[in-house]
Amino acid sequence: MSGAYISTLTITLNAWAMSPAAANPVDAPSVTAKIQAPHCVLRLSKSKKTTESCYNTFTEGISDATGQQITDAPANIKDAVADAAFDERINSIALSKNSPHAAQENSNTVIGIEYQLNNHSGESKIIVAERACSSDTGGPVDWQIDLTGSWWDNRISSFKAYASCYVNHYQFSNYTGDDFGWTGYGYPEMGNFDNRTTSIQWT
Ligand SMILES: [Ca+2]
Repeated sequence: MSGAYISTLTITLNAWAMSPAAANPVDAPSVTAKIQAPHCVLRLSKSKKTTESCYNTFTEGISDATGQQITDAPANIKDAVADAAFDERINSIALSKNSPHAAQENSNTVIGIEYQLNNHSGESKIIVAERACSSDTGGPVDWQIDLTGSWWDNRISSFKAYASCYVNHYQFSNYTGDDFGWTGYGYPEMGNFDNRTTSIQWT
């Protein structure tokens, strides 16, 4: 099983390398699907199937995640992250229908972005949910993903939180093991939690 996964991944990466100009999103069936292109938009839903679409550029990923309301995000993620206005634009869209407590559904609610490398760089995973967070770390969890067996398992090195969300990163599947701690902000590096995240919750 493990060998088959690695083999498939190698073939996919080779195929992708041969056609870097491909711009169409590739839909993956679930959280555990392999990475097809470096910047993926994961859409979480309480009632519908989780979907993931991956793009060759961060610009395309942010465009999809925000319902084409931000189409000019810099392809160089560091430029986007260094620009405080970029975060404000994402939050403005995410909270536009439901500030601050998510009364209505909003399909363009970016709740967080996870990055492969330090300083918000490398590949990215943009998490989109149907509504913003309750900001209540003592209450029920609003959204969660388990990365067990996926390419992202033990690869996250930096992250950001949006949409009034507090986020926590866990060492093991099912939100167990050590955790990074709840935070409503982002971290450019994760110290001894670097490459140790297997599941994530937002609240
Ligand atoms: Ca990493």
